[in-house]
Amino acid sequence: MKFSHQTPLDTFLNMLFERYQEKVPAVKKITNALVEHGVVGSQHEIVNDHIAFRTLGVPHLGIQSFEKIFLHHGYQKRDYYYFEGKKLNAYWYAPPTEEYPRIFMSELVVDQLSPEVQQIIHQYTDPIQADPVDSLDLNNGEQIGEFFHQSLWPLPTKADYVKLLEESEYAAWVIYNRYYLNHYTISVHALNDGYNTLEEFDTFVESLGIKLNNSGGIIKISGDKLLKQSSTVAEMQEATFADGDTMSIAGSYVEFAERLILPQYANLPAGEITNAHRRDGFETNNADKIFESTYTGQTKS
Ligand code: OOG
Ligand code: NI
Repeated sequence: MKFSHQTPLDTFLNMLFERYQEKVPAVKKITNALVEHGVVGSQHEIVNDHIAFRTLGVPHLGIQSFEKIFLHHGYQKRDYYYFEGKKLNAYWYAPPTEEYPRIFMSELVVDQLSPEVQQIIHQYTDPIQADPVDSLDLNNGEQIGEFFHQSLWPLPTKADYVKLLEESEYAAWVIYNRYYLNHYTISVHALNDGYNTLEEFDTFVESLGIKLNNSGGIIKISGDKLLKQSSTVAEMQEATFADGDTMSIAGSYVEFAERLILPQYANLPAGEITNAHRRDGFETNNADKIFESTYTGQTKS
């Protein structure tokens, strides 16, 4: 994805994506192979279905803080999702125009964790005494781009990271990876024949030697059968902790989504189909499994 209207939104989305594709090798591996096979001319032609962020649900952070950035730039808050086992809240946000990706934003419900883990998280976040988004100039795309990549809390120690990992893999991911782009999502239905079903696309990705998340099966299918999703297993990155200790931990990943045509539009000619005719939104049971793309059960197997 690359946006070129030079609006603040374009600027910070491009900055997020730039870092993401530098750090997540699967992005370029997949893009280069799509170009080599003549499926797309360049990365910019790939349609980005959505991007995702993770946050901590503590005072001054969490969704209520983070979403201000996107609401300011014309995103609209849509459905709420709750993940009981993982102790997460999430919302999705519809973009200001079709060319921009949807946003999937989640937060850890910190006060449902054990006192010990809550105490570790608060040790890092309690010094934040005001909403950091409130001190940003939301019309300055450069400043927002830097905000996503800066650290709002100190680097964790390895001992704290491991303690979090044992109880909430999501907590451990956020404490180290903060507001980095968690994944971007290739709209598979927008590709050419031969690549535009998730079955075909997954086969293509696996042929590149990339491992897919198999929690609940490789293809996650919504109850109405109209939203199909798959994702890569996050690659491991060598992390250096506050005490200088190192450990291999999960970074970000890539997702693929196929949004099928809604039954009432089944007879429309292919050339007339737009996003408005396809399944929108997300699906709790699919998302629940996609989160596990950064979880040890996937990264270690
Ligand atoms: C988000 C997982 C859910 C989707 O499309 O349902 C998701 C995450 O891993 O933070 O991306
Ligand atoms: Ni996703």
